[in-house]
Amino acid sequence: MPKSLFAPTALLPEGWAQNVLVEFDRSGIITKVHVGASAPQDAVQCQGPVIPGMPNLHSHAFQRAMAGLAEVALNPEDSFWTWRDVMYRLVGRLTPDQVEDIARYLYIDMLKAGYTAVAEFHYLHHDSDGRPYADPAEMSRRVLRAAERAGIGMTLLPVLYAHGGFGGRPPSDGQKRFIHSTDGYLKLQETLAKDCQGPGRRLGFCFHSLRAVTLEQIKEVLGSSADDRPVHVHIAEQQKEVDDCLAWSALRPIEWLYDNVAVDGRWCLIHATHAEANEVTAMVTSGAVAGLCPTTEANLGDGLFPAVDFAAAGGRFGIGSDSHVSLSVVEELRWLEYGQRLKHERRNRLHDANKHVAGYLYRSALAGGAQALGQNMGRISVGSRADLVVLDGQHPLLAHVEKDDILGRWLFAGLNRMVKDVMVGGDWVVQDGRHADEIEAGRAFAAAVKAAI
Ligand code: NGQ
Ligand code: ZN
Repeated sequence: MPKSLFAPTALLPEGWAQNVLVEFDRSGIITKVHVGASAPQDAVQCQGPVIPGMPNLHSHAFQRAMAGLAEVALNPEDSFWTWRDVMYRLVGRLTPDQVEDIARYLYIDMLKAGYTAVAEFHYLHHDSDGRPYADPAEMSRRVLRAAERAGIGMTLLPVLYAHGGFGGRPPSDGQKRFIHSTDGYLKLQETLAKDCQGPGRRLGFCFHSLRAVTLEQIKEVLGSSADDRPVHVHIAEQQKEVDDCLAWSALRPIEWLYDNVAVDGRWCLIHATHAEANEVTAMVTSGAVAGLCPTTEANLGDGLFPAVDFAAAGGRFGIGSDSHVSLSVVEELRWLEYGQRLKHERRNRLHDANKHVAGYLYRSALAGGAQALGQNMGRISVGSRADLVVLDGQHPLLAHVEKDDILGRWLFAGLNRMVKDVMVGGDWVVQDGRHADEIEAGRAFAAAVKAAI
């Protein structure tokens, strides 16, 4: 007997549909989508609109421990770089147990916000003295385990971090827990390939930034495997990074990347904040995903990505919660649009021919996020994983609206708590706004943070 659910209204790839019966198999893959069905007795009846779960394409899980605690003006020149010093102090102290407890509660909060899978950009690899753990994959396995226990999908992106600045500069003491040789990194990838084989799991390549790797390293890593695993990199987030790259190579970071590497749809360029017109064109043409993290980018004073031009040219994007100052699909998408409104002093900046801002934002971030994670998600259609969000149909703001206005209400006038139920791979992980382990996981998180901070 296949498992099934019945939705009064659902967002399908071809548009909104009424009375939708969705069936999925034991492995959580959708086997049937029947529009205009009558509600069968044995199907779960969803009490609100059903939409695909959102991929979170950028996370540094451990940073949740300090979220909201760096909002103190200790230095008149506070910047991304002074924040990074504070973040490195936390890095110096964390143990594997703490990282697992922090990540598990974080992932529960992600699920409650409507994210059903996360790309973990994982660079905290080694012990606090910079030496590898007895199991060099210890920390990677802890974040995987945290995802398993929370019930969220994960694309694990073990990060190659080798240098402290453009041109192969030596790393700083604060970076010693991150560092690999190319060989050590490729061994880690090989080890983790087995851990990332199950449903809802994927392994990807990841370069911390152009500051942290050389061109030779990028080529060697990409040449080591013929498969289509995703490739992520932080790029052009801060003006200083652009200036340093110009001083080193006479090219801007995105220009340098496209001049030297064959970037294609496997790539996710995280932030890409400081992109000029030629760089926007290169990104769009390559089919790479722009990994936008609006709340973190605002928090760190990065600048604004040229999203209007990028979207108008057909660029692909997804969203990430990155430093986790916010865990909210609503806030990421809302601030993506609001940033552009503030910049252009106009309304309704990001949309397609359908003109609906929230609909465009949500659909684009589903597709871009699924591409960036290399996962079979983001669509309620046969063959996709049953990763679904049920919005609160009883909420007065959602009571008498339909189609993309549902998303307009949620994303521009609603809150996280409009997310009622969440399913990952055919299993309900959030019901009536709650995760079964949230209290116990919250206690473990608090204890880990107390010990670490
Ligand atoms: C990170 N985070 O690696 O955690 C970075 C900051 C860096 C964000 N950019 C450090 N949000 O880029 O060197
Ligand atoms: Zn990041």
